[in-house]
Amino acid sequence: TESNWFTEAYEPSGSSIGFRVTERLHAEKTPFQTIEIYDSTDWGKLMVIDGCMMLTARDNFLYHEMIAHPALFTHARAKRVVIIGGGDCGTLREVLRHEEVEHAVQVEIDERVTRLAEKYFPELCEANGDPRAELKFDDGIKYMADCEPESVDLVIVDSTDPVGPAEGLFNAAFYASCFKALRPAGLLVQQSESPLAHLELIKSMRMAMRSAGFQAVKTLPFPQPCYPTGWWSCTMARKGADLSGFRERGAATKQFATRYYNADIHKAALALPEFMREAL
Ligand code: AG3
Repeated sequence: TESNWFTEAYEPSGSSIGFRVTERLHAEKTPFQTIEIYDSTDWGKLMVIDGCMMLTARDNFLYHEMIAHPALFTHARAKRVVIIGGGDCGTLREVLRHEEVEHAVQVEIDERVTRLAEKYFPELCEANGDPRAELKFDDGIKYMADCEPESVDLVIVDSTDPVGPAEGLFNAAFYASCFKALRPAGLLVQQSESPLAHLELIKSMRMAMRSAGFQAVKTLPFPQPCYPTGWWSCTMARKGADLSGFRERGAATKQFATRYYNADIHKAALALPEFMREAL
């Protein structure tokens, strides 16, 4: 019998990524975007927003661990964390694995993303009831602009591509709000697309972060099969000079389980391939 595939054809890389699906479980148009949920033969459930793959049950651990743990093991003790976007709650779950975190607020513009995650990806939402967790449904740009100065240790930007609702999360004005909200030595980490397909974007993000006042900037590549090119990155910036070290011993003896992140992976992710060294 014929099989059905969901594919995301990605124009900038002239390639597509596809999953064999068994059923479309849900589709809806929210005030912000179109959200679809599929079931697949080999990757578990999929979440798709405006035709773009957001996550699969099988490989989201790569992205969620790499957007959370390198930053949290770089900061000496991040007590207050803000997640911009992240509506599927996977990043929030990873953040709350750190006992030093006293409060983590997730500021997602589209409440429907979270409601559908609760229904179709309950494993990602298992920390939502943690007393340290706060779920807000609000515009992240406005939230950061209104944030009390020097009140946050880590801002994580877990957004869609830099088009539509997320566009304003990739410029110097937004980074300046983050800079102001951060305490000294605070960190900003943002999903920064594919090094193979979006090198110019990564470059411009890094320049904008520097122009907003961040002194040290690093881009960490990691595999992510469900996104265009299969290879993704996050970019980390610090309100302070140093980003080369991390709490290596803390990472090596961490008190919680991960499936990708460990101290050696962290070290390896800080190494850049030649073409990235040259370009960045
Ligand atoms: N992260 C979405 C990254 C963008 C993917 N882009 C694409 N498929 N064209 C947010 C979901 C994980 N929390």
